[in-house]
Amino acid sequence: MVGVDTSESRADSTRGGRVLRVGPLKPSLTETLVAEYDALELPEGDDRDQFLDAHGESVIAVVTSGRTGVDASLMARLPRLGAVVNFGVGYDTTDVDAAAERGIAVSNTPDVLTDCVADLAVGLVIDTMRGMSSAERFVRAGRWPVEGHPPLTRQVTGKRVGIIGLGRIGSAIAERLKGFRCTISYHNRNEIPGSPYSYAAGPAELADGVDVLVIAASGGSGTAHLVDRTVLEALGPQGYLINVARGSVVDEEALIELLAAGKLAGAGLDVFAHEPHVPEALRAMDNVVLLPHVGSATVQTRDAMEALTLENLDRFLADGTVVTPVTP
Ligand code: 8YV
Repeated sequence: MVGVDTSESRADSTRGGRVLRVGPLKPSLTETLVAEYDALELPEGDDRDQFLDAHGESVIAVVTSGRTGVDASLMARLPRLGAVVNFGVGYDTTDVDAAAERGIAVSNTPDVLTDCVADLAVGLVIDTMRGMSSAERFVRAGRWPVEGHPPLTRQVTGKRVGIIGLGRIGSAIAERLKGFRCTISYHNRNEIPGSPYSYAAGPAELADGVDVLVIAASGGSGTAHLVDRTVLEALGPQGYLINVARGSVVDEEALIELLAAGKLAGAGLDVFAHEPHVPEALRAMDNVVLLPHVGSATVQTRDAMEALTLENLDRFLADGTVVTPVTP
């Protein structure tokens, strides 16, 4: 119904059921939800219980983002909830098992952000291996005229790259790195029949045979610390780790220890275990590139994510289904 002129307001179309905003959202999405759907906002802190006592019964749809999500305890306070509409492809903050048990639809925003996240992953590979951010800091600090050239870095072209999670984003990263004549291998829960890339049965086997390990797997309990100390040790002192997925996939403490001990060459990270907190130890290292979770953060992609979020909400309000459902 986005872009369709309806005489009935969208709030009316919910037949008394309300839309609830959970967590911070893109400002223009918030504006639309308030103006056109009369959406409620879940308060933080002490007011929350009182709010849920007063409004929990009326909520039929939640709009949230991967940053916040809807856990089982919030779901339990929303007895008429029919849909969790998630802004973002990752939905690890929403309890999809609890949703499935109650027949609550969960949607995400796949495809529209694939290119931007893949672009950023390749940017991180190049920046980390070529030391671009570090060299830029070197210039800004006025060190060039004093110290001459910074240390030499590593060539990207032709390197062996292992991708954990060869889904939409992982495949788009592989496609781009083929342009750098990289040899691509991957690890997934299951081997992909017909894939042009070689399959490794486990993350350590994958890490053992590559120069760069790129994480593009989804977050959640199934992948928590999938890249643990053993995997990082297998990547080795010449190896680079790139993560554009979720911080939870990596044992961050082990990563820091191995980087500090020179047992890894470097890391490019867009995601962290406890965002927005980035450990001081990482911030002090010059061989890591640290980004504030900006994989999808372009005007075009965020607009497309917003449009798909509203399409999902509209579809749910119209017929009880969603356009891009996720399954546990
Ligand atoms: C967003 C993301 O920053 O889509 C995802 O899973 O991690 C990012 O695109 C995030 O979801 C917005 O909250």
